[in-house]
Amino acid sequence: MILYDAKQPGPNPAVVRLFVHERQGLRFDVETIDLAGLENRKPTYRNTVNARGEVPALRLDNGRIITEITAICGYFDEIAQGGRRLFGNTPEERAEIHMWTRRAYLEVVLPFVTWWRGTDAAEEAYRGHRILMPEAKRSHRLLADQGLNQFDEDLEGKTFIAGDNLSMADIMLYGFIGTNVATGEIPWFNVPQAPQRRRVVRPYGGARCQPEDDDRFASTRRKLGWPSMENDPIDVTGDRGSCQRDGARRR
Ligand SMILES: N[C@@H](CCC(=O)N[C@@H](CS)C(=O)NCC(=O)O)C(=O)O
Repeated sequence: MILYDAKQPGPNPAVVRLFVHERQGLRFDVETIDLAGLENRKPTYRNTVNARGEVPALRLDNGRIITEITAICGYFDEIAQGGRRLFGNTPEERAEIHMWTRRAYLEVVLPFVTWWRGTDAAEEAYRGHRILMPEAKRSHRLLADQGLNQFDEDLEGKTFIAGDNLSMADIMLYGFIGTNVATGEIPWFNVPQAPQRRRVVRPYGGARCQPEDDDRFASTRRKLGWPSMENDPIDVTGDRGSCQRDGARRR
């Protein structure tokens, strides 16, 4: 099994990395794709991995390709040996986790991504390989803000977004936000001074965290330095033993 991951800290690959670390019990090879060099837009990648030119993608041992982060994480959840399920154990838990994951995606991630795709940085990164909407920046920033405010309310009295444990819903939200906070891509998210959204910004506190704040991703942060994800962050050989990538090739 090969995960096509990104050399640069993109939020979609970051979500899958975060999932792998939290889920544990997964073993696969990694091929690092150079987004800045547009390797993902070259015919080799588009013809043999993902016609949409996106990462991440997962090649199964039988050659089948799985793309889309929720599909990849869902597959990993099914096949992991050991660890704890992050999509829930019962039909009810699964429904709730899917519900919150979808909300996180629609209400925060999608508007944020649309906002980012209106920036000069996006224009420079994509170099004509995506249709960008600079005119939609303002409305999508407002939509993302609205979504974050809603999530902040939703988190009142809760540690995790769905149920009593960390789940795919937390990973969806914080994988995206964390990467973009780390790379400085959301100047308006205003992490250290965001008293208006204390619950939703909790996991980014790190050294800045107030003593009462929890750290939902402590183990991953220890391993990855997350949310600072620049340096070769996908080493899933965990100190908890079951999450291994022994013999993995990095190409
Ligand atoms: N819908 C895809 C989105 C994947 C995506 O947009 N990945 C970004 C990296 S964060 C990418 O490949 N960007 C390069 C490009 O589109 O040229 C998923 O859920 O995995």
